[in-house]
Amino acid sequence: LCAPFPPQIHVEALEDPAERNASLLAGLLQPRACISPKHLYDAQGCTLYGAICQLDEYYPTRTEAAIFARHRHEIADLLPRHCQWVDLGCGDGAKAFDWLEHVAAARYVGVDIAEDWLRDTLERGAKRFPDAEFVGIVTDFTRPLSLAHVLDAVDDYTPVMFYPGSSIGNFEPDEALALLRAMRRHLGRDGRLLIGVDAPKEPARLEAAYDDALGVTAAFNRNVLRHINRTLGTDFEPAAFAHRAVFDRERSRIEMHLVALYPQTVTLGHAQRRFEAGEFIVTEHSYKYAPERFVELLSQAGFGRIDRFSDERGWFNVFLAAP
Ligand code: AVI
Repeated sequence: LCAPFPPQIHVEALEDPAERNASLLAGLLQPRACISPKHLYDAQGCTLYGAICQLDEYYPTRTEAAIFARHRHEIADLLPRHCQWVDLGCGDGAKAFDWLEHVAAARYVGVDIAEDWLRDTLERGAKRFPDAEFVGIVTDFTRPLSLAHVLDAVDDYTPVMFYPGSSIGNFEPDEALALLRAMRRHLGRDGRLLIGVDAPKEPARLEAAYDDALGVTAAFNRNVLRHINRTLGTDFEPAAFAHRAVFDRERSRIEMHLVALYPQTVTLGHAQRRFEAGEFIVTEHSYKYAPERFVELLSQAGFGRIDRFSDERGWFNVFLAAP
């Protein structure tokens, strides 16, 4: 097989900037102000998120990696032969490339919103795995997932969708269900979904993971204000907001907030918004799913056979789901 080089990249219709700015503004003007978590990931935000994944307090990355390492062969044996590895939100591709060492994937499809990073990931992957074809899709996961034109272009490779890191937890449960359904639709009869999902645990442990001693998560959270100042022309003062992470037991989610330290008025384009001291902006929800609850969600999304792999403490679960 002679892989095309440089790798092909398909750019899907991304959110129109005017539409994106309008929905950002609308969120900021609501009585309970919010910013969609997707705005956390500009270049600086991606670097800070990379640093979060190395923190002592942020257990998900390490725990998932240990589950993968421990069950690698068992999981690989359950995957279809001649697969195409669909790396959803691929970032630097590191987690997927560890799998490609063990799985007979003839094709890697990296899916991410950041085109430059994606190009870099594909080029590194193509050098490391010269026998596989490398393809990229630039898309935004908050829009309906449509990858069929790329996945169906080769009919003898069965898709394995890979969605690690508990990113599914950053969607509201109804959105998560819609995304799982869309994944299921892309799998055909024999495809598989390999997904990592964080579990509920003591609030102190969860809150420490989202409010670390070094203040990296605080910087990640405040950076969203720098990002939107640049894209929206607002005049937020990041240092005027405190980072807060609280676990809502009832909803089983971490909520990340930016809390106004003192009364202030922010200019939002033609509008203004006053924040009283203590008033806050919601910047992210991170849902934690008990294994039974996530199995239920997968079943609702149309998955039949579901295998689960966990760590000794039951902190994190990896599911392998088949239609
Ligand atoms: C990307 N996502 C799964 C992370 C999470 O744990 O919800 C984002 C994050 N936010 C703060 N720390 C990490």
